[in-house]
Amino acid sequence: MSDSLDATVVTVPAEPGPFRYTPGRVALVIIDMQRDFLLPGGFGETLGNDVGQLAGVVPPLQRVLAAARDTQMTIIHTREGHRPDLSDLPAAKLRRGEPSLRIGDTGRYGRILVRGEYGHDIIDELAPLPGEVVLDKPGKGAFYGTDLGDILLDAEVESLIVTGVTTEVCVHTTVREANDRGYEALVLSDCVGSYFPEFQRVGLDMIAAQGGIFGWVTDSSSLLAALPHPAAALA
Ligand code: TIU
Repeated sequence: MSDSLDATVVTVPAEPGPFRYTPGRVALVIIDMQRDFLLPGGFGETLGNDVGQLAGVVPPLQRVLAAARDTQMTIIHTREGHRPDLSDLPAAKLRRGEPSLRIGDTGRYGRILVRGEYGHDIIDELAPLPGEVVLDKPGKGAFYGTDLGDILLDAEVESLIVTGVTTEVCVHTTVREANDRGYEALVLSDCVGSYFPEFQRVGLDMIAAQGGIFGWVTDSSSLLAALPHPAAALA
C-alpha cells in the first residue's frame, strides 16, 4: 500500500495488536440492544438473568453511535426475533430451558421476541435513524437467515466494529460468523455486555487470544481517540 493510502487508514490500539481499517469500508454493528434483553420483565429476565448487568453498556455505546454517525460509518442495528406466526422459530429454540415465559408468549412489553412488539424493538437511547440498517435475525448470529452478507458487500465494508448484547451469545456468534466470512472485527469491551461477569471477561479474552483467533478487542475511549475527527466524536 502506498504512503498516501496508508495515511487514510485508521489505527486503533487493541488486543492482540493494532486494529486498522479504512474509513468508508467500516460498519458499526449494534447487536440486539432490544427492550426484551435490557429491561426488567423482558425475555432476558424471563430466562432468569439479572438485566442490570447490561445497563452500563448504554452510555459508552451512545457515544460510539454518535461518533459513527458523525464520521459517516455504515450503521447496522440488529434485532433478534421472530415472525408473529413463529414460523421461523425452531421448536428446539422454543423448548430451550425453563423460562417463566416462552418466545411468543405475552409479557410486560408484548409478545416476547416477536417482530412488531414493543419489547422486540431497540431501546430509546439507541433508536436507529432513517438510513441506518435495522436487520431482523431469527438466530444468535447476524448472518444466519439474513441478507447481512449482501448489505456489507453492497456497502463495500471490510471491517466491523461490533457492540451490543450479549457478549458470549449473539456478539460472539456474529463475530465468529464474520471472521469465517473474511471480515476483520473489533469488539468494544465496554459496549458489549453479558448477564454473567465471568462470561464477559472470558468472552472478551477468547476473541483476542491466540493472536486474535477471531477478532480484536479494545474499548470505546481508544476507538473514539483514534477516529478521524475526535473532537467532533467526543462532543
Ligand atoms: N440469552 C442471551 O444471553 N442472549 C440471547 O438470547 N440473545 C442475544 O445474545 N442477543
